[in-house]
Amino acid sequence: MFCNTSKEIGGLGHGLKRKEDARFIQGKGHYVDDIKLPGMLYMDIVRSPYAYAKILNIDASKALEIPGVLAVITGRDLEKYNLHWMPTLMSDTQMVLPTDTVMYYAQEVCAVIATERYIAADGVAAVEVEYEPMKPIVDAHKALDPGMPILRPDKGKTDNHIWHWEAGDREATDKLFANAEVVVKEQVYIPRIHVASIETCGCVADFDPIEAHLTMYMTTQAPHAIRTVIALVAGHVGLSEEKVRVIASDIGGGFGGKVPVYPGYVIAIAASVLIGKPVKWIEDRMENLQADSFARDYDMTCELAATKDGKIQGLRIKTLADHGYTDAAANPSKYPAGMFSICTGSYDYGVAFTEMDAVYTNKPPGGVAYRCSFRVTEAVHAIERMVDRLALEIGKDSAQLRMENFIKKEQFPYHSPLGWEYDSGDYGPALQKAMDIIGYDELRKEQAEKRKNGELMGIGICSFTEVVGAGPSKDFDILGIKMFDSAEIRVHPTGKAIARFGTKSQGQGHETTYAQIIAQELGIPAEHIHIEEGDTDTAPYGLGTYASRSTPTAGAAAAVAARKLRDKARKIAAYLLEVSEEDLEWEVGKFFVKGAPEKSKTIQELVFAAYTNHPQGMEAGFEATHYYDPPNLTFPFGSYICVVDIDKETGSIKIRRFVAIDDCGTIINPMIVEGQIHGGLTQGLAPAMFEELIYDEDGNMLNGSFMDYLVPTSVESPKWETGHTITPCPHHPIGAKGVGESPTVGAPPAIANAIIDALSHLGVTHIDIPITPLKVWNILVEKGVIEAVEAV
Ligand code: MCN
Ligand code: CUN
Repeated sequence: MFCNTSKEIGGLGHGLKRKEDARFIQGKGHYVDDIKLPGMLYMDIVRSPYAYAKILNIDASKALEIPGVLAVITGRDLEKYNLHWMPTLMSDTQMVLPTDTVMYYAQEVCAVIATERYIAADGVAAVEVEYEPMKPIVDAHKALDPGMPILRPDKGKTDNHIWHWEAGDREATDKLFANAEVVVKEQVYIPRIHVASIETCGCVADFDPIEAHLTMYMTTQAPHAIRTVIALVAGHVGLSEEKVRVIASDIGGGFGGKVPVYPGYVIAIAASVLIGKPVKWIEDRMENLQADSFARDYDMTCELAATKDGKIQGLRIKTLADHGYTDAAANPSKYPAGMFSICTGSYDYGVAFTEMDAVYTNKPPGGVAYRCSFRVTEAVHAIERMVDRLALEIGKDSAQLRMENFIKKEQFPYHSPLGWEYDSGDYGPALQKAMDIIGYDELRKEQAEKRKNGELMGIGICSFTEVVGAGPSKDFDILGIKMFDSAEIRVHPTGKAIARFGTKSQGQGHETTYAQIIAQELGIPAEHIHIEEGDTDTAPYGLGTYASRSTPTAGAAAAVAARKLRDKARKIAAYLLEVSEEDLEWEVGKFFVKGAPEKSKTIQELVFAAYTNHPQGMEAGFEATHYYDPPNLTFPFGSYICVVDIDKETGSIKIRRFVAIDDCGTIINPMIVEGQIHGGLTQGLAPAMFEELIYDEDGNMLNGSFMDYLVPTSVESPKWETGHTITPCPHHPIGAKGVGESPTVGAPPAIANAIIDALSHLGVTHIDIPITPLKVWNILVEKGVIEAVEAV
């Protein structure tokens, strides 16, 4: 077959159907819970009913009497092997199982191993644990008060402070604010939320005592990093890294929640090593919601300084972060706080300062990433809320204010006051496009009319700048391992290929888009390129999929590895056609002689020659590997506009329209990008209007099930209208930026701004998300719009 157009071979920019969907839509995916191994045992976990309590006694005798219950593993058991503590991926430590004290509600207390899943559950019910409850710290604002218990004495802490982080110029910022014509200020809180992926976390730990080899099938976004962590945690009991194989097969959504190592994985490994049989552990829905994958919980004091006519001059933000009992993703110089540096947003001003303190509380481990809570979501929410707040203060249209303050196209690469170098951007056209599609000017007129009649209608904008794609390795690492990523391409003699990657798709469509990149670069049709990820025995080392980094890192590696092969193909073509390499020209799928296009060799012919008839002195075969270390992060952006109508009798909120214009540089697959944006927008709607984890004063989680943790479905979602502009990334081989998290970052402020805009003429300047009908109703009562009823 001879293909000469990018479209025929499924190259860049084509909406190729997702290769992986054939198995997904037929219910034939390979999820971890589908794995059944001979002799496999099942694990279930006893969890703490208290947020903070001494364990006085664990009596497993009744559980062990149940036929089929084989073992009950406690912290004391693990302590013998020094496996009762483990590192988190970002440099904190965490209990695997407690020996003395439980530190949060639903914490793992001990584990029951049984021959059947339900017998393990019966065993859990039969374990008797005696606790002495203590008063927990639930409110982050009180964590540093004198007299509070010290939650992490194991870390040598004398208070509950985890870290302080700051960026920018404090002195210059304070001076600017002292003299500014206009300063607006709001307390902006983003509550703790949960990724709530369809598939919960789980694993099958399969230890072979004869070979001392562990195969770990698990739900992880970062298989190689996990393999290294397992070797670090359990190297001393014989699990050295060459004897550990991590396999992440299909994953039913990760969203950041499957980056960390959770105690359940480690207990399952310990159980398999101790018993010598495979052990399966799969969380149920409530365990998942109550015990892991928690993000956000940032309380931000935000200030913006400007001139009277709306020239933004400076930003100041002070934040308190509640990271629960463990900083599950803590290392302020890197992800959790560092990425907050994007808080200066899409606007051009010289001065900013942000500082942040994180504290320990008796909540489950926090600070986990959630599409994307490496603090970009929080940062964007802060700046986009404040820009609207400024518009309200000075009486300027919020779109116009943004247009006037945007960093201009010719200013890129742009050095932000908090130290990033934005690679490329063109913000005005993206906002203008959204305004044109939604009919912005008419909407403002309609709003003015409606207000005269007491109707509540609001328009909210968010013009965000995202930052994704870690490395560069000089700035980012996980446990010291530099953040590059990798691609390995092997082309077989018949011209069909397999390519393997250090990343791991959780639903993003890598099997399709990586094939498209290679197809474009090498001319082999995408349908003939098989993509594999997630098996550490076969894939080259990589840091995994999160922070929308797959396209910026592994996608780039794919392009560079394919180009290495194209260079080899050129050499073979020159040899076969008896011309010099310079006389050859490339057209997707073939080399031909300049001026004599009939003299050509297809890529398939050249690959075959690599195995059968290659030049003397050239290595046989057609394979290449590349480890790509990006020179910079990528900075995708977008402008979203949301229109809401609020019922003035009930406070119910209807999103009338939502237009999202995204720019992620070169688009590999427009259909997949649109899918990413649809899903991400719904995940942005979630914290904007529905989701929030609520703890009572004793630290009990009050809404740890899907009955009361409100995940929006298609019923609650509006019709998302999407579009794009294309501003290529100047440092990426194919000009692409990441996109996976943009919509979740951009949607909440657009929705919040719209709702607040609908109420702003009543004197409302800010409402914390989630903005529920009840919150709005209370405001309407307070402002006298709804009369003669008491607020709830
Ligand atoms: N893409 C493209 N053109 C671009 C950029 C991306 O066609 N210019 C395609 C990519 O090739 C890939 C997809 O869009 O197929 C997402 O790419 P990218 O932005 O590089 O993000 P990652 O693949 O690294 O995915 C991570 C990102 C994150 S961090 C979260 S959180 C999230 C998200 O992706 N979790 C998801 N989207 C998700 N989608 C699903 N279905 N499930 C999750 O768990
Ligand atoms: Cu920011 S959540 Mo995603 O990085 O897996």
